[in-house]
Amino acid sequence: MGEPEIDLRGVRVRPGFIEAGAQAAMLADLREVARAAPVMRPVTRRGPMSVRMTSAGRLGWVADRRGYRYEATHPETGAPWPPIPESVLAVWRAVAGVQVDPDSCLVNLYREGAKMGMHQDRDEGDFGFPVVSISLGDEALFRVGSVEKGGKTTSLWLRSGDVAVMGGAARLVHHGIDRVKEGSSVLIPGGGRINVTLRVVR
Ligand code: MD6
Ligand code: FE
Repeated sequence: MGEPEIDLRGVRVRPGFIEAGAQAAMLADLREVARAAPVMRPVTRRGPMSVRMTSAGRLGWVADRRGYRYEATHPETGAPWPPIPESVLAVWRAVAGVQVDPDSCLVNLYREGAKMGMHQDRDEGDFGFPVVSISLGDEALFRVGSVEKGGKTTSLWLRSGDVAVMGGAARLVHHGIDRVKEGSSVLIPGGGRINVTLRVVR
């Protein structure tokens, strides 16, 4: 089950938690998610994001000019989000340390040049539940700061199969993706990185 856990300013990173065969199986499951719920490019008040997104589960995360929120249906198709794949739920059940399953699975797709600015995950109803994040494909430089804005940060390259758990005192730390190392993995045809984040939103 991979290498020892890394404590990144309270975020627990489990390098290599998902083995290669399971990564490929999860990727196939995520393709099915994207077939049912097409990937979109969110446009926020700050402009278009470089990351493409879709969701699975009871609630999907939607960003547009009106702001950010969780919604029960895909904004373009009007259909409910597809179910969270079992391969993804299995990771949550192994690492989250809570009895409740996630009701939201956000799928972020990073193609060439995509990144994600420093932010907090704070649109959920109960910060007692962790956020679990899965990395697939190309390596990404993950930066973690503090609950307060600004100040010291520490970064780490996340690799395909790594799992990060943001919970407890670290549940509301600021974090982001500075850049993705093109061609550092062969998992995704055509390159790129997929990040899956699981949450209890309620
Ligand atoms: C990413 N991750 O890895 C972005 N959020 O592409 C996140 O924003 C994130 O890794 C909450 C918890 C863990 C994360
Ligand atoms: Fe986040």
